[in-house]
Amino acid sequence: MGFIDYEVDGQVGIITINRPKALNALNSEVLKDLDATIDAVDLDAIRCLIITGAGEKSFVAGADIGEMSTLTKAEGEAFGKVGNDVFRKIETLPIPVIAAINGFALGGGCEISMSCDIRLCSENAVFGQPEVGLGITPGFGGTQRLARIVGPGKAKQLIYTARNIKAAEAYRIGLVNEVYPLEELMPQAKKMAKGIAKNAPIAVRACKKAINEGLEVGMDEAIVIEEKLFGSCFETEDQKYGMAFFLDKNKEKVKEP
Ligand code: CO8
Repeated sequence: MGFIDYEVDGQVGIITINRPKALNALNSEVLKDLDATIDAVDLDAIRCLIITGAGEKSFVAGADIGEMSTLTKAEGEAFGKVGNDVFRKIETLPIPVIAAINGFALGGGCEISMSCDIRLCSENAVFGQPEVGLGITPGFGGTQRLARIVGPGKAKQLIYTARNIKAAEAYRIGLVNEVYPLEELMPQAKKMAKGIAKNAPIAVRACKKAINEGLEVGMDEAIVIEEKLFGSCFETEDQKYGMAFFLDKNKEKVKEP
């Protein structure tokens, strides 16, 4: 679909942002295509999604600076909302989303990766929020998600200095979960996605919901969110099968759902 490629590998969907001439920078067209691609993911069949960038140099080099350069205040807000709506859709998608970061993840590129559940990157990856160097703030959720992921102190340092960091530092501060040689990035992302897809899908979705929604409220309320989701698992075949399988000495007898 336009600037986005979508392929399915078993129960894993792979979205590739494909605008290599501009290092996969996000303009309005890319964001529109990305939104439509996410809407088209078959959530009955796909259990985990991977988002990556085309080529070997860049994941996403940010929002499109050319497109942003002439925006008015109202247009800037509207452009920010388009990105925020798509990224929030990724963040609240019922299934887990893995960012496979294959190079530059700057500005909007770092921001889209932070809307994913898990960030894996290649050794050549570079992260940063360079916006204040361009006279703007991060506009696709960077001030909020970076502070939540690495803590406000590190987030403020990175955002105020606009300094880019390499994969090893991103790993050290907890911005990425794992770092791989570039050629191993996609195989490892697929391996992790397939591993997630093997687990009970309703339980995996419930975990994502519990973590995301729990982080937005106080602990008393958060723990109730978990209790309710935990309780709802006891109405699933996966729970009945999973526990019966563990308990049964003759595993052949237990029928898989
Ligand atoms: N926007 C538009 N075009 C871009 C972008 C971008 N973000 N990044 C790279 N390109 C283009 C270049 O203009 C160049 O095009 P051309 O070949 O036509 O000249 C092509 O991609 C290749 O780039 P370079 O020649 O610059 O490649 P280098 O290897 O020399 O450098 C860098 C790679 C370091 C990634 C460099 O391209 C760069 O610094 N890019 C800009 C990175 C950046 O500042 N990103 C943040 C943008 S701001 C942002 O994302 C805010 C998000 C919130 C928006 C909210 C809106 C309201």
